[in-house]
Amino acid sequence: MADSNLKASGSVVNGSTANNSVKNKGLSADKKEKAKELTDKFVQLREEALKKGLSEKEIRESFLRPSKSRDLRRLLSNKTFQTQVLVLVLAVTVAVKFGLKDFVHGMIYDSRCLISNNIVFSEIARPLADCEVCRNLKSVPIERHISAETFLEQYAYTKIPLLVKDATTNWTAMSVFTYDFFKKLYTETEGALVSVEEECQFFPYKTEFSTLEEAFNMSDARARYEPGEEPWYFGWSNCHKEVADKLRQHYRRPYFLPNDSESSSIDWLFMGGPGIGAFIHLDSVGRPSWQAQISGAKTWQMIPSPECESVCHEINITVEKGDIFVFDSNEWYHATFVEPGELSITIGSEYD
Ligand SMILES: O=C(O)CCC(=O)C(=O)O
Ligand SMILES: [Fe+2]
Repeated sequence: MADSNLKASGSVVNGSTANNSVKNKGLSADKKEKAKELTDKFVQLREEALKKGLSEKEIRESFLRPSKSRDLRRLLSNKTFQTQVLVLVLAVTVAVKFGLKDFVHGMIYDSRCLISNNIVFSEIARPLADCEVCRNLKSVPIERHISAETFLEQYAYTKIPLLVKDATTNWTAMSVFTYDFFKKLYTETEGALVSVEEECQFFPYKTEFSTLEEAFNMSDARARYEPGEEPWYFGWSNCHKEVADKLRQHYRRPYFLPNDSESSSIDWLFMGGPGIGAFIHLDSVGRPSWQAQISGAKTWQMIPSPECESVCHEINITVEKGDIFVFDSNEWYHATFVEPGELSITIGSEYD
C-alpha cells in the first residue's frame, strides 16, 4: 500500500463499503469486485458471531493465539470458532483461486489494507504486545505544561498513554472548526472531497454515509442535532494540500512534541454528537498519535491486548475541550464515546 497512514475504523459492520477505493488501489475492476465479495464474507462472518451472542471481546479472544492448551482445547471445540475457521479457509481458498493471492498476502501482512478492520486478520497478523507497557497502569497520566524533554523521556515512544490538559491555548481552531467550516472548506476547495475518497480514508461508523460528500449533504436539522434527528459520528483523513494548509492556519503541532520528531502530513478529523463514536478496534499505523479535542468531550476506552489481560487493565479517560490525548493506537484496543453536550470535534496526527 502506498499510503502508510491508514487506520482501522472499527466500523466492521460498515467496513465493507468504507475506503474500498483507497484500499483496493492497484486491483483490476474484476478483482476489486471479487475482493469486495471476500470482504463481505468476513463482515458477514463477524455479524453472525455477534448474532450468535459472542461479544466483541469474545470474537477478539477467539482469534488470539492461545497461550495455554486448555484455552486451545476450549477454542477448538467452540462451534462459532469452527464456523469462523471454515469460512476463513474457504474465503482464502476462493481468493487464491480467483488469482487474489497478492491481495490475500497484502491484507494479512499489511493490515492497513482492505479489511484491516477485520478482527480475524488483525488478530492473526498482529505482533504480540509488550505487556510491560501497561503492567499495573490503572489510569492515564495527566500532565500540564509538560516540557518536550519530559515528554520524550516518559511518554513519546513508551506507548504509555498521556493526557495533556490545556494544550491548545491560542489555537484559533477552538472557535473556527465547526461542522459548517469543514463543509464549506471541502465543498469549496476543488478536488478536496474526491481526494478523501481516492487517496485518504473515510469512516462512516454507524451512519449510512459512504463518503464525506454524503456526510456533508445531511440536512441542516440533522447536522445541528435537532431533536428527533438521526445521530451521526464520522471521521476522515485529509490528503489534500490546500485543505491541509488551511487547517494548519488554525492549529499547531503539539508544543510538547520533540523538535526533531516528524509529524505526519496527514490530519485525522473525527466529528459527531453524543453516543458511540468509534467501535472497538486496533490500528496498524506503526506510529503513535496525538488527538486534540477542539469541542465537546470524548471518552476513550483503552483495552489491553488479550495476552496482557492478567497484568493490565482497561482504562477509560475523558478528553475535554482543549486537551490533547497521546496514545499508541497500535498497542491498545480502543473505542470512543462522545459525552452529552457539544458536538465532539477532534483533529490529530501521527508522529515519529
Ligand atoms: O476519535 C475517534 O473516535 C477514534 C479515533 C481513532 O480510532 C484513532 O485515532 O485511532
Ligand atoms: Fe483507532
